Amino acid sequence: MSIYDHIELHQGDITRLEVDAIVNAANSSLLGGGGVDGAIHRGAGPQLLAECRTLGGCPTGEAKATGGYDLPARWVVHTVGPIWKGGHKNEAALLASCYRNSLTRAAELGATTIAFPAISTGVYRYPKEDAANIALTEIVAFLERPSSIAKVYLVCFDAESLEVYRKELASRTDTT
Ligand code: AR6
Repeated sequence: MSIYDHIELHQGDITRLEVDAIVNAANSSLLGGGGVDGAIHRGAGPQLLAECRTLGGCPTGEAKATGGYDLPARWVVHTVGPIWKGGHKNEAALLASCYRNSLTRAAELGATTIAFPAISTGVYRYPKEDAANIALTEIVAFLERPSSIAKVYLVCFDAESLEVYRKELASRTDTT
């Protein structure tokens, strides 16, 4: 059994997944937006925004959990990815901390399954390959320690993003 058996790629809409927690690639207001954030708020219904209003926003790199309301997921973990500014504004460390903190929040709730979108790779323009590398490094490091998390889904809307993850996973599993 490899640590990679706990990681699964999935193409589709993250809001449809029946998992304990889905992660939202939010902005620091936590009051909604476009992309996956908009889809999650539409799927969860207005009660999600009402709970988000009580949270007082979220700094980049951190994560805060809410209920999932009308979503199949029980919880939404909202994290704020860095806006890509060329790579010298601490973007890599901030993106890594998004994955780490989201997993930590989900594990605190006792989640066993969690699904991530490709944080920061849409509107925030983080290069997909680098983002996939960071995502996998942090997820593997987290899974290597004991926690409630048994399965991590990496969810991509488009085939191109899925292929990026597939290559990144293959480059790792070929050598283990
Ligand atoms: N399911 C899975 N993945 C999705 C979905 C979905 N329903 N919708 C989009 N994606 P983005 P960011 C993918 O732009 O770059 C928002 O306005 C998308 O193809 O949603 O972190 C927030 O409020 C891409 O690969 O998030 C912020 O202001 C990935 O999700 C800002 O965008 C992330 O794209 C955050 O930008």
